[in-house]
Amino acid sequence: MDKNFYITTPIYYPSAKPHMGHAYSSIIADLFARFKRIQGYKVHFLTGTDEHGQKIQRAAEKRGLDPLSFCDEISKTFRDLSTTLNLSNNDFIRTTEKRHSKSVQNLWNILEKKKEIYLSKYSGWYSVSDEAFYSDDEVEEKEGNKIAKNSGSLVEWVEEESYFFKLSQWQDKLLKFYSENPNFILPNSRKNEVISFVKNGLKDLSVSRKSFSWGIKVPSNKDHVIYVWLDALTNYLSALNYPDENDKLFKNFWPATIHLIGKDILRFHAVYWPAFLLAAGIPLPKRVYGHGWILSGDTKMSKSKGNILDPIEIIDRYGLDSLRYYLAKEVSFGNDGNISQEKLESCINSDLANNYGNYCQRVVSFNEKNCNLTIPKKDSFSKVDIYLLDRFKNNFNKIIESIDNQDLNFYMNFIIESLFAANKYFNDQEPWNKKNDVKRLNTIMYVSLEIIRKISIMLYPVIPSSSLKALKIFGIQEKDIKFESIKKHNQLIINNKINKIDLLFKKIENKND
Ligand code: ME8
Repeated sequence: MDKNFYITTPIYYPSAKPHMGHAYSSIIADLFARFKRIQGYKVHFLTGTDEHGQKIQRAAEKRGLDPLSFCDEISKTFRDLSTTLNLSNNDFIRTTEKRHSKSVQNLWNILEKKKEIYLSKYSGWYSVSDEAFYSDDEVEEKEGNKIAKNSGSLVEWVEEESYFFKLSQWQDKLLKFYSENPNFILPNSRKNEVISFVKNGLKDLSVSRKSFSWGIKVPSNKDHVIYVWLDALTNYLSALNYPDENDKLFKNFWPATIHLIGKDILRFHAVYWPAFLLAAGIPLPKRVYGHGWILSGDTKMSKSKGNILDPIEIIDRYGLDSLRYYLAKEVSFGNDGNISQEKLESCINSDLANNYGNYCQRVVSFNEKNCNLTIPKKDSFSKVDIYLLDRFKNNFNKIIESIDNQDLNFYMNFIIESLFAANKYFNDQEPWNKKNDVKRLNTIMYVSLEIIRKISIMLYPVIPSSSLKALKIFGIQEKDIKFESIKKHNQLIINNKINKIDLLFKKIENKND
């Protein structure tokens, strides 16, 4: 079995500081990366910043900075955010790095050599905000402005000499690829949109710009810079040291297992990117997953709309793991999701403070009073014990499948149901009434501790530092976590000492109290 896993986030435009939407994609990618690591996979997890193009050039001009100094400053805020979000990324790529321009120019040369690129003239609409070309029927007039129908971004008329990629020739091959690889584009609803877009006919794509200079030069014609999307998409290869196809990173991790992106950039990843790769003779990634948008009210949270919830402020106030958990649970993965501070607070109280934190505290303090902070000697398990313990074993393959299919809702619901079941078990078994039946009391304690271990392992990809705090009860460190071990019920060593647990989540008091 292929035990390598390569996951990427979009590389973000450092045109303004990161916001909740960026944090969302990165946190979810981190969740999948961490899960695959504890499942025993070799994981490569990539994120970074997309620094060329007119959008960045204009943003830099507005600040009175040269584009590179501007990018240095803002790219750093994205890199810092990766640390703040506790991302386990193996690399952070900037498209202004040498390794990247080398890789892009190499890809360009291949496409040119294969006669996939020709020089002509572009006249049509361009949105600097989307860095995208639009045809007449994709543009409408609103309040005297021309805007792109799908994104609402302003478009401007562009007429200039441009190189074109022969995208029109790839229509049938792309359709064939989608039908032979039905899980290449997920979720399914989005796949259908892409397929109908391709079926409608593909026009050759302008892949260079002449009217500004902030980009990677076309190797054979320095008057042109390479279209920022051809540049940006190639980051997924440059980070593996492409064009050196014998490099270990490239050999281990290409083709990518999954490009995790927002639905706004699906066309670039599911149409243009595979067409470039097919044309260059490079294997295609296995999956492109376009998740939904984080909404603010009814509209997309975005820099240009100015309706952003600052992830840093939320983290300062509620803690990182609260945000990670909330985003993973609240937004039905694949769909758009509305988030709010009120709902975040109630989620912290109900799921994290009450359901998980309180359960861990209760079990450990009961152990302290009755078992002297020791793993007690268990007697044989009763039916209720086995029933609770076995839900992990019985659902083991389903849990893995849910992650492999990006069915995050199943994964999160499974955790929540397990927490309810654990709390119910502890309440129903009333170990405090079993002081005359030490064997049973000890067995209940053993089961309850085992459940903390299993649930904390499942929570590790979602809330890594809180899960590690809980696993410290048993002296389990990050490197020791094995997902496989949730199947077993005998992982706690009898008579071993356990550690007290630090407060996991503080309940949010109602402001009006
Ligand atoms: O598009 N909800 O960069 P970008 C959910 N540089 N996710 C959101 C979001 C929201 N409201 N807003 C942004 C670019 N995102 C290109 C990508 S990749 C080769 C080049 C996330 O800074 C989501 O993943 O505009 C979206 O696709 C991405 O940020 C766009 O980031």
